Amino acid sequence: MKRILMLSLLGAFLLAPGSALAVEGDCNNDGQVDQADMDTLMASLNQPADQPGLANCDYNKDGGLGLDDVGTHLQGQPE
Ligand SMILES: [Ca+2]
Ligand SMILES: [Ca+2]
Repeated sequence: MKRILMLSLLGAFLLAPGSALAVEGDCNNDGQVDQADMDTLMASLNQPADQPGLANCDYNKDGGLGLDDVGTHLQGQPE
């Protein structure tokens, strides 16, 4: 029963229109990926990625923000 509830919640989350879905690379959680996210990422280096926005930039999912995350972020950025 509990499992079904969890799956329902997950489904609702994934299908939510407009959406609270995390945008990868959106470090400041404003829905766009731009230079401000890079600034936020640099300002948050070596800190835990325990906030909604910062978690979007924890590319390697190790729970913190590091240079490896910056590298991945740069690769995803247009010139
Ligand atoms: Ca952003
Ligand atoms: Ca990381």
